[in-house]
Amino acid sequence: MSQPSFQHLTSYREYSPDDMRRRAEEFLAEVRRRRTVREFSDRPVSREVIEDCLRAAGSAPSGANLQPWRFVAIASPDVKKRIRMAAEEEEREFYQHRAPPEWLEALAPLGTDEHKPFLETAPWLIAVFAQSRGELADGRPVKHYYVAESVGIAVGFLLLALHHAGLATLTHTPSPMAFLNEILDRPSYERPYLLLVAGYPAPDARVPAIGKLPLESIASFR
Ligand code: IYR
Repeated sequence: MSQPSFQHLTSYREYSPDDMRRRAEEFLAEVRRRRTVREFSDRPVSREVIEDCLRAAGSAPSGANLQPWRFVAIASPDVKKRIRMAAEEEEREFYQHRAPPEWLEALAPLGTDEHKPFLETAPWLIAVFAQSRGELADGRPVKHYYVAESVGIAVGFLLLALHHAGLATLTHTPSPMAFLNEILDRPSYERPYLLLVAGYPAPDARVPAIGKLPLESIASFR
């Protein structure tokens, strides 16, 4: 068993109470500007930006620091087309047969349907996989812990990194997503977690007129 090894915490920054208050407010305003977008421009976005956003995602905490995620960033028109075809096939099934009426009712305010042109229009798709296991440096298999929680946190980091860089995003979950393993050559112990779409919004992009619950409805203090 390996021994713990510690180093000094040098990255922490303390702010005065006033600065802390201001920073919390500013961050709230910045995060609130993020909207899920489904109408994307085909304007290109540099790979370096995506790489840094993925590094930000990779800095997320995870169970036993085992980092049970795998990101596949896709700019290839060919691969995007294959993903769109496969996703639209599943979505057609979903909207026409699989979705129970109450699910369709819940989705109605979003105006979504089986057509997913953004999977080809947007410059980047990022397929996120959750790994049930990984490999130690010597090749031995290692079980992962709190996989869904860890990957969810990393995706949160990724969404905010992309937003902070000035990109619009969509968290897309065609269901089932097993086609992603096949198209992207990922092993079966990697479960497709979600498909993130990133790019500039279309110049005339519109978003649903929906809002978020107020603090009183999502939190309580004791
Ligand atoms: N995957 C489908 C349906 C869908 C489901 C939920 I929950 C959403 O928040 C949005 C859409 C689609 O992408 O259209």
